[in-house]
Amino acid sequence: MAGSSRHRGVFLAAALMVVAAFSLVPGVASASGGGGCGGPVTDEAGTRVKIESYCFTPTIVRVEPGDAVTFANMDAAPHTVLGANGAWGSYDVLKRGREATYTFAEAGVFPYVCTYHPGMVGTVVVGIALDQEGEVGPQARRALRLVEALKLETNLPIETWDESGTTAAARAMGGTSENLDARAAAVILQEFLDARNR
Ligand SMILES: [Cu+2]
Repeated sequence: MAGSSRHRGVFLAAALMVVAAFSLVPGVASASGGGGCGGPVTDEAGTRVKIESYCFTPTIVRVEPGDAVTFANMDAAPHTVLGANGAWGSYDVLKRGREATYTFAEAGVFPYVCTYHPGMVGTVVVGIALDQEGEVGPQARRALRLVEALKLETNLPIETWDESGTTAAARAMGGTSENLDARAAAVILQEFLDARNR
């Protein structure tokens, strides 16, 4: 789902991360990927995290609810992927060339570490569209559950689309109130097609 549709870039939570950054100047922290690589913190949408040169890349990976994220160890050194408080992931060693995949069903922010290398940390941000009040509406939750159910039942590609304002747009087109939903559906389809053709 990641990348196929973006709900106007609104995420449930901003990336929240504590990076244990060490500096020669006391009290001055610099953003770093941590571990041995010392690279900058990277922040990308996707479902794959590379473990390379003692870094999780991207440091912050953004997915949508229901996505599975695969962590692949490209280093000769062994690493682990363990969520905060051991809530997910594993203490087990991920050897060179091995992968581990975890599914994130709920929206939220999921920091994790490698238990062997202090400072080697990353975060999975599972985003979801918010309603006009900035809340995750029950409507959105119902829609996402339906999407998951459809995915299980069919092989059809499923796109999710933000329909905010489409009823107002349909009303502005005029016509009777009986077919308002039909016109709103036409507006949604047109928005989707327009976005694809951009
Ligand atoms: Cu490690």
